[in-house]
Amino acid sequence: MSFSYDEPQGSGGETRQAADGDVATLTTQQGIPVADDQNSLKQGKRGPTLLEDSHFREKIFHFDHERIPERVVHARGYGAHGFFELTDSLADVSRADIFQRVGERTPAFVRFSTVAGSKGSFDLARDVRGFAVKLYTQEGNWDLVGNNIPVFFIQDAIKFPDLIHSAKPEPDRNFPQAQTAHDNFWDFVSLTPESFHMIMWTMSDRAIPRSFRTMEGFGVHTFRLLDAEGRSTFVKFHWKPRQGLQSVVWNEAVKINGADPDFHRRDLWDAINGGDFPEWELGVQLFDDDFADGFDFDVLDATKIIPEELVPVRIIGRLVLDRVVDNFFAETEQVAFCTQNVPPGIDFSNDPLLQGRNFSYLDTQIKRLGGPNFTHIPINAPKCPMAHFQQDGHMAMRNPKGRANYEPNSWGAADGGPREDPARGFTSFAETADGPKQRIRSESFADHYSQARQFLVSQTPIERKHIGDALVFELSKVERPDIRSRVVSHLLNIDATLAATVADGLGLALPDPAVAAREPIADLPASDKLSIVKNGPASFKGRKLGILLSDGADAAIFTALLKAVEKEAAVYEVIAPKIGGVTLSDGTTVSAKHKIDGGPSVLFDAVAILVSADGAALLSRDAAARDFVTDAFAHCKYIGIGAEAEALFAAAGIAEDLDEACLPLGEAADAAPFIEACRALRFWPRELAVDLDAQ
Ligand code: HDD
Repeated sequence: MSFSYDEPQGSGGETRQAADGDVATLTTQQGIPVADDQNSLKQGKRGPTLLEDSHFREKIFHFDHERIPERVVHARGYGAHGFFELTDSLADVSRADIFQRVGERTPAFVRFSTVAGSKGSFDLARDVRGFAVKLYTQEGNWDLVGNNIPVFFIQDAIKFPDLIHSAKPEPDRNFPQAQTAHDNFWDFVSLTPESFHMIMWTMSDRAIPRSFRTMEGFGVHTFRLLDAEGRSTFVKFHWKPRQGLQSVVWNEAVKINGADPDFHRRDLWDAINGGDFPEWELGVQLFDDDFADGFDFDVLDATKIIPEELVPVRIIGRLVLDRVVDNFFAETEQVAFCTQNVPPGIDFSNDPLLQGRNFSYLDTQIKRLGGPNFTHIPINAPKCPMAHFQQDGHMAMRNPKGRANYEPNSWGAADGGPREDPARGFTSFAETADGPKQRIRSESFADHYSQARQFLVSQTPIERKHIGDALVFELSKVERPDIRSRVVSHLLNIDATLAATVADGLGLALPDPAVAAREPIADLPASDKLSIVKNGPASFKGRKLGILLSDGADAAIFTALLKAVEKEAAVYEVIAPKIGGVTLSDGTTVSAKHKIDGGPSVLFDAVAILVSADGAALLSRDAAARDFVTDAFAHCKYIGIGAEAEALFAAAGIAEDLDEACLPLGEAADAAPFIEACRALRFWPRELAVDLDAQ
């Protein structure tokens, strides 16, 4: 056994490891060598364990203290290291050091998450995904704590506890886990009309992404950029995945959660370890007061977007994730993001959601990580020089030397410690704020439906159908008919067809439309950027083909398929009746990654069935094999079908239904065209044929 004692994890520091053959001695935390780690100290062979056994006590006590409170939201997450590289200088509008020098790289750590589920919940919940980025700039850490959806449910942070309470498991029964499909959530949002734009997004396929790698990220709020003279430009931040956008379908999500609850974290881990580093472009929407004043909506309202058609996104850099963590707890669990962490040159707007967040995050980290010194944990520590007079507290790791621990002081340059730097230091935008002290929501926040409708009309027909399906599904889990009806009353203010579809799907009479706080101000034009399908990838790169093999499968076609997969920079996994693998037609053996019931087709972007006649006959009698093909078909996947595979499709009852996305793999020459066809990811027309709701 080799054992390594690392530098603090997340520091990127050197690893001190016992050399091969030179096995380190097991010690206590105090460094005392341990002679026996198998038996506690007892009085006599069969006597009582002795309190004196300090190794035993230390080991058990440490184990008892292993857990820290999970995050109250975004508990389930997965992180990775990487870097941000500036490709276009923003020096014209911001003095932020990270935006000055094109080509310069800034270390980064990103944590993706689901919101509602607890730490041990499954990855493919229908939920918003967190997209939190920590950038270790030379002027301090910048935490851009965003989501994969550019708007939020509420406009004022004072409603956050209510929103989250309503979404989490209901307090008396403590279920359902990681889902909004229950009465409390829909009760709250239907009484909070500002949430309906976000509801359109969360009911869309954005809430069931294929991978962290295939989703966008958004800073959500309007922030400010400040130049050296203190002049302000408003900004919204966007992360755009080079991998293209991609989601799964709901029936697939439900099954993935059973087949591989770690689907998203495994995907990220595998991609990075396989050298396929995911990448996002950082884009900014820059605008001034004139635009803000003339815009139909309030730029301080986090339930609104600024369509890219109005303010184009300027790409200024790229974020690359190229290193997995050494230790999940040390890095992903202990990383502490705070929206208020912004370096000089970036500043906040008065968005009341952002202002509230700026209080909440520091507070939560102190509770979660046990004290004010969580910035001493390597993953949270800035990578630039730091000097301040904050001291002591639990677990203080970095302590100032010398006599002065206050300022002003007169100890001189050598002993007096750090000093302020008005030129270099953080400054806030000198905004004038005046008016009566009051609890009020600005009327400029009152149009709750126009952008919800804009989102809907920007979707392709299949995406619109999914929104309707999701609403019917969620509301079918709501027990109280009056809550279902209240939701539909809001949908009527967004789109009559959607409202009618949902009411029909629920068997509900159409209610009157909800009374709007303000008449929708405009029937806004569609924005192509809001659709996933319109922003998919150009290739099958980084996608996964599942190849179902049996003994005797055609070796030449298998080899051609692997070549085509490699050429596309995609990946594949073999599924076989036995985990030991199969023997192909030419006698070569291929090992399997999955036995059929452990590798259902929901885990793959496309599938190929390469079996011998005997194999097809055998698999036809196997329910898991039949599910493999019926699910792939139902989920609109591209399917490559070897010459002998037909019997399996017949046994699955879909031989007659096969369509143009079910491509022949009768000979080696078919492999490349099949993989090229897979670039489309899904053959959506099929859904209309297999879904009763669509007929
Ligand atoms: Fe939040 C965590 C994103 C509103 C309070 N939030 C958290 C995380 C993300 C977001 C990605 C996980 C960070 C990580 O990976 O550790 N939150 C958002 C976005 C919001 C938002 C995009 C709206 C635009 N959040 C929001 C409000 C409040 C909070 C209005 C409270 C007033 N959020 C928290 C928190 C969490 C958190 C309680 C829980 C764990 C943590 O902070 O570190 O402070």
